Amino acid sequence: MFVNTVDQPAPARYQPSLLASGTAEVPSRLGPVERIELGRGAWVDWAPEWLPGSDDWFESMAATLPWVEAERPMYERMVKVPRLICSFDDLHDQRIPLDLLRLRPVLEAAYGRSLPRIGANWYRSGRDSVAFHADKVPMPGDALIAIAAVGERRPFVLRPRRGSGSSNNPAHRIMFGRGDLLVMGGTTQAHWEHAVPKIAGPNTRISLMFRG
Ligand SMILES: O=C(O)CCC(=O)C(=O)O
Repeated sequence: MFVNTVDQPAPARYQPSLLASGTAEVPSRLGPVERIELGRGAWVDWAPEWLPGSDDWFESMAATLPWVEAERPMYERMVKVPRLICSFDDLHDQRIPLDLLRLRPVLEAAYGRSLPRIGANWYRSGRDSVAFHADKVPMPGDALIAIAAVGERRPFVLRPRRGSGSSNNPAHRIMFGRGDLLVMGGTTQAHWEHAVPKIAGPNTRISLMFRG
């Protein structure tokens, strides 16, 4: 993958929400979650509006994360990855905003798991997306991926992986943004894949990801 750093572009039409106003805060705990059982040991936890001041989070992450525009080879030519990304292999990386770093121990304490990999995606508009995939994790049968999404809500969809034997389960579509937290756990990466599809609207959204 080839990367270019970018100056933070202002989102084209960002719609703040009254419900998401206020100063960005780091929650002290996980709080109530709804568990969606996907079968065969796969599950998703869902905590709507977990991050207080999510519009402030959006503005701050848009302005401070070291976004890159990546390109990948596809069919013998280079294509742009349809979103901005950043990822940190080293938790001592000085470019990780302090508030983002402070979310990690809250999630680690709630799930009793280490979450050493931090990353973020910025879907600048409905044209940006991530295609169906399962995350590449060391243990697909027991991985934890926590995602907090800020900015406007976008559909996050899950479907059984082909050949996983889970095809009797329906797909799930969750409107995800505005400080919501979604955690994929258990065997989800082994049996399911997820995507943030393109949509017609301008919706811009940033996802903050912690993987273990
Ligand atoms: O942005 C999201 O909600 C999902 C991101 C994702 O699936 C990924 O980066 O692997």
